[in-house]
Amino acid sequence: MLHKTLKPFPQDFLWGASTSAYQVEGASLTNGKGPSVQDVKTPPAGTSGFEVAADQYHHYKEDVALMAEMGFKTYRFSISWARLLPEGTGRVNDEGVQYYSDLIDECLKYDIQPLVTMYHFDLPAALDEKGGWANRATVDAFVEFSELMFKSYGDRVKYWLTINEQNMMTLAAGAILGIDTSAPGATKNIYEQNHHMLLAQAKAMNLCHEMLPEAKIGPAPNIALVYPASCKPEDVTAAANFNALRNWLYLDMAVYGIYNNIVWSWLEEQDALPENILDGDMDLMASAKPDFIAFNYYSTATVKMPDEGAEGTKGDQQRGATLAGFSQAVSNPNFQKTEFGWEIDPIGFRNTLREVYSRYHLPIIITENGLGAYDTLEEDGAVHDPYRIEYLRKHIEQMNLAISDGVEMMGYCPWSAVDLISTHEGIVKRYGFIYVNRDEFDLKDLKRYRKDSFFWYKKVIASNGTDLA
Ligand code: BGP
Repeated sequence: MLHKTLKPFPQDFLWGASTSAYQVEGASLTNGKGPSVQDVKTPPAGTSGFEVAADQYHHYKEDVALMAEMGFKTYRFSISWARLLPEGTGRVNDEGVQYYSDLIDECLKYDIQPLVTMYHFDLPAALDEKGGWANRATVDAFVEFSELMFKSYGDRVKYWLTINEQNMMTLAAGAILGIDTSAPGATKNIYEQNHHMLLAQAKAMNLCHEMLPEAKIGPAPNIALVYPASCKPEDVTAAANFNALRNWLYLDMAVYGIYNNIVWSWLEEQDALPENILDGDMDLMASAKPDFIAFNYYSTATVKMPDEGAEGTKGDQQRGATLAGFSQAVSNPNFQKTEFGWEIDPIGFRNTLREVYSRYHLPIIITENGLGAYDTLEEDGAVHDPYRIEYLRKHIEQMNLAISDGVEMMGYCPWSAVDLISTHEGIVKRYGFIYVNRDEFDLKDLKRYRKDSFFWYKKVIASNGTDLA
């Protein structure tokens, strides 16, 4: 649809950027923090662990001052569960509680609204040892952790996000939840863990509304439209299948408290229906209502219907697996790719925003979007990253078109505010507006430098999204 005039970004639009605790903070096993699953796993070969990361724990004042210089209206960060509750439940680490209190105050000093992710891939290792999300007691532990956060920070934090990318944890359960996906009964196990996370989210949303009536809370999955590889009706069915499994399962549950029917029948067919749905669970899910939808967007996916009789392949269901009779990922020839092989699809961003809004009619905030690249720090302290500016510009343009299509947008937080350690490709895969001077294994001086994208984003924010040049 062409627009003669674009609708402006709302006046109170929350421009900002994101990080997550284990990827940015450092101090991973000090200052009273317990280990999380991220701290006890072996990092992929050639990549650094998370002991120091970008050392935001010791640089938060400087980092927040730089965000303020860019004009941030919000900063999305996550709270490390094991920093507050070193064993995941029970004993509280006061020093950890104080750290986030100080970080929140530092943001508010500059009128930057904290946007807090409650759980971002870093389950306390102590809970993991007791079965992790397979154990229903983890749901109670999450509620205890939520209550502690609401009590400690609810007087200052207006915006809360429940669980980061629960759908990616489920789809890539081998890599993120550490589940042996080739074990018999693995799919049932994964979707039982998924049910517990959905329950934890619903309880946290209800508790938030009860304890903090003024606050707003929402889910934060990774949502991206799935395209059919062709206009063959079979491929359209495959795309609908994978859209349901990748996207709608999570939002249908968060917003309506119902299991998506396509996913449900897929699970049923494989004898993998979650058996841990207890009396009262579904009523609880239906009672919990998000105030907005947050989602991360990097790129769309494309699928075809697998050939008849094709066997399913195990593995990462997001990228590459074939689900027999359901969907098969294919690469889309219409896109350029990042240096790290991720497809770039800004128009898919508009399409995804439109689809999510038409389905759920809730305001949307983007909690991640960005480009990972090898950046170079020049002798004079500059970092020239035109590729990142181009990526962000194209996505912001498409977001403006989506607003003009009638999508209600609350904010935009690209990944990431400062350079940090990627999930599995190290610090050399940089996303930040702020360069952090360290290499994979040489920590150097961790000094901060403003990239070209820093100055560009500052202009974007100052003009409320009208100056993208
Ligand atoms: C999202 C995660 C982030 C982040 C980002 C980039 O899935 O929520 O934690 O890291 O992707 O991914 P990567 O670090 O693998 O490049």
